[in-house]
Parts: sequence; structure tokens; C-alpha cells
Amino acid sequence: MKKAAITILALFVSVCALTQLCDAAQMALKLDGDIESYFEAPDHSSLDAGLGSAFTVEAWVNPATNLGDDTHPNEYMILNKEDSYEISVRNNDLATEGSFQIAVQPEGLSWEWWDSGEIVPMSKWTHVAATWDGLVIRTFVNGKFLMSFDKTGVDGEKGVVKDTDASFKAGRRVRGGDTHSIYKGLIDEIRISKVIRYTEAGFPLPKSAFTPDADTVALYHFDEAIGGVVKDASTYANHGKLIQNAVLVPANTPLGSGSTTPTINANKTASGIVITFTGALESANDVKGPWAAVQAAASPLSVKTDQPMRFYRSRSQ
Ligand SMILES: [Ca+2]
Ligand SMILES: [Ca+2]
Repeated sequence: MKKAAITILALFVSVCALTQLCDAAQMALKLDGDIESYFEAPDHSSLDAGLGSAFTVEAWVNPATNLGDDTHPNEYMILNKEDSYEISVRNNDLATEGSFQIAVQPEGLSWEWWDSGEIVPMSKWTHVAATWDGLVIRTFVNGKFLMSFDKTGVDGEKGVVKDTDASFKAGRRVRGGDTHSIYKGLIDEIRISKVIRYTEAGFPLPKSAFTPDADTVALYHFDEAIGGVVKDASTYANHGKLIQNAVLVPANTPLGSGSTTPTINANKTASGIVITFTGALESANDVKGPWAAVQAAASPLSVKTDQPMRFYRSRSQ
């Protein structure tokens, strides 16, 4: 039976490898609300000055809480470029669920929060977005236009985003002390664009991950971190880091039109193993391959142990 045990182990190893190579699982940024953990990318002109007078900021969020408490007197930060722009789940009353809000700081003026009036519910995925065209902020929750606010530059002229050296953060800001604004829950698919993507007509909810275009200055899928680095999918390479306990976890972000991660499992029987799988089954003599499709394989597949060791993996179809 030793041979069977080795086969089972190899099976699991190859499943993990395949998940990374072929079928990036849907993952999201998870923050537990501790004061040291967040996501951060260095300042770059594309994230503030380069936006000029037009941007769209958006993300999928799934807050673990949206109620204020003693350490969260008013807001849970989704993303923040301090003194330039930020969006949050925010309220001014400890007994009231937070709503989607945005602050913009044009050159020469000060911060100001604007409340879309729409609650961002707990334990549920919600798409939030806001645009600014130098004159007016527009807010959207789940594709629905909510409110607009006049936010011009100095003297009512078209404003430009203030340029600072602050890093870009998801999950917290720096202003207001250590515990200020720490987000608790999941954040996914953050996109910053140097263009107005949405109008007051509203828009259909994105059903898959975004593909970067020429106007995308940052796009974080949060599906993979290598050495704690989450890559920016845009051409601007605003890669960021998971700080302290910030992690990526498997998530059910509703971006499901992509390929489904296949599953494979094995159980010992008296004469060998039974492989159950979804997707297409492949096998190889060596874990490095070459891999070949197992012809006419249907799940569950019985494999006897009185034959040379083989490795099995499943691939999405
Ligand atoms: Ca993701
Ligand atoms: Ca800057």
C-alpha cells in the first residue's frame, strides 16, 4: 500500500502546482482590523499628479463590519491617497451602518467628505465607484448612480488632483492616529483610472476581472502575492505590498465568468485508489511531466496499485 500513499501525496502536490500555474483562484485582500496591517504601494505621479482633472476609483468590498465603535469613530478606509482622494465606508454615528463616501482634495483646497447616502452592507460583496472630472464628484454603488457633488478647484475653476508624496493604501490611512480608519473584511479588484468610466446613467456590474487599458493606472486583482508583493496589472507597475498580517484569501468575489478551478481528490480502496475530479484528468510518469490526457477518464476513476507510479492532475476545461 506504500505505493498508493505516494501516489496520493503526489496527487495533492501536483494539484497545488496546477492551481498556481494554470488556474489562478479568485482571491481577495483580507484585513482583520488590526492597526498594523494594510496594503501599500509607493507614491508615483500616475497615482496623483498624472490623474489631472479626471479619475475613476472603484473596488469590490465585503466588510466584516460597518458599524462604528470606540476605535472606529467614523470610517473604514477602502483606499486612500492621503490629501488627494480616498473612499470609505463611513458614518458619524456609532449606531448607524456606514455608507459609501468619498473625499477629494484638489490642489489649493482642503479635504471634504461627500456621502453617497447608500449603506455598504456587512458580509456581502458590493461594488463601489466614484468619479471626479475636476468639477463634480459622482458616486455609484452596485452600478447605480447615487449622488453628485460640486467639487471644483480654486475659484470654481476646474481642479486638479493634489500631488503629494503619500503612498497609496488600501485598508487604512495615516491621518488621525494608529487606529484611525482601519478596514475590517475583504477588498478586491481595486482599479484607479485616469478617465471618467461611468456616467449618471449607471452601468452593469462588472462580471469578471478587469483587463487593463491605456487609462488604467492601477489594477489590483489580489489573486497572487509573491514575497508579499501584489502586482499592479496596469502598465504603470504600481506594485504594492501586503503589510504585517494583511493576506490574500480565497474569496467568492462575484467575478465568476472566468475559468473554474478544477478539483481532484483521491481515496484509498482495498485494491488501489479512487480518483474523483472535475475538469479534465491528465497523468504523467514524472511530476514535471510531460502530462497527457487520460483518455475517456470519467470521475470516479479507479487506479490499481500493482502498476508503476503515476501522477495525476486535473485541468479546467
Ligand atoms: Ca481577486
Ligand atoms: Ca505624488
